[in-house]
Amino acid sequence: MKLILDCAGKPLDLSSPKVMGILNITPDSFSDGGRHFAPDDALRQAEHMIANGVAILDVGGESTRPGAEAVPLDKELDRVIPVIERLVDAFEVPVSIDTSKPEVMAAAAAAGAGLINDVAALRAPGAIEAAAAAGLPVCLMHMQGDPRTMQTAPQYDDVVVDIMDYLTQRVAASEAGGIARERLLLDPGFGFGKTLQHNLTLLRRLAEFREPGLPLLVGISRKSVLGKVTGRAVDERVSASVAAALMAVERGAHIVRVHDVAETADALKIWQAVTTERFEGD
Ligand code: PT1
Repeated sequence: MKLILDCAGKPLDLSSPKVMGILNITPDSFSDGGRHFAPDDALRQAEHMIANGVAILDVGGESTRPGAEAVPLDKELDRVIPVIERLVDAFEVPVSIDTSKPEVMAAAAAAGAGLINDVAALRAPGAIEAAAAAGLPVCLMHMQGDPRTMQTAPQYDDVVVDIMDYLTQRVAASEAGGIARERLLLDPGFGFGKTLQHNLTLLRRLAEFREPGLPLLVGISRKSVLGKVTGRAVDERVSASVAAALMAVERGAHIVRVHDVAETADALKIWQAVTTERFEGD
């Protein structure tokens, strides 16, 4: 795919697979437990990720992992907006905002964010309008249910077909709301209302999500699917995460959303070197 996304003036070249680095701005992601030092901490983390080859930084102020509680709007804004402002100023790489709230989308865009990453695929009232007004690329992710309850008995007829149908509907709703198709990305939503077998099937058949011709984003880093297969705790899932990211890229993912940037970037360098044919007799 010869494709360069315009992320608020910062280009994101998706002609080769790219690493999205996760920057969680939640109190429990910081050693001091308070948000007072969050911007400094996030800047240091971002600097490290950039030195290790990250192409885009994903800033989120509300956890969406299974069982997570919702965060009120003012709290989410307080967490993410100061961080986005500083990241946008300090670095060349685009900054993505991981949110489902239209008010956060608008404020993040005003602060210079370059991509909207919405696990609810713009289903919140006003979200399509906010994303259209922001004029940014949007990642539409599939989720069955909501983060608090999504892991209780998820069900599909055919997990790939059902998710493809949902994403196709969200693309249509987005286009109808004035968001150009060229600005949309798709994500099957690993771990969002899926059993172990659903997640494994999604990765096995990931290539089927390339059919609409939109860029594919995959987030599977450190998720419980990897813990279930390996028996490892969340901070011991680096190798499993790199393996899964590489399998996603091999099946056509354009962006992998990860915690472990250096390890993933190295794996993608090997993928790139092996995949890029040269006709010079080596
Ligand atoms: C994702 C994603 C995301 N994941 C996009 N954004 C999370 N586009 C946040 C577990 O099973 O995949 N794509 N934003 C984090 N969510 C989860 C879900 C974290 C499940 C952990 C699990 O452990």
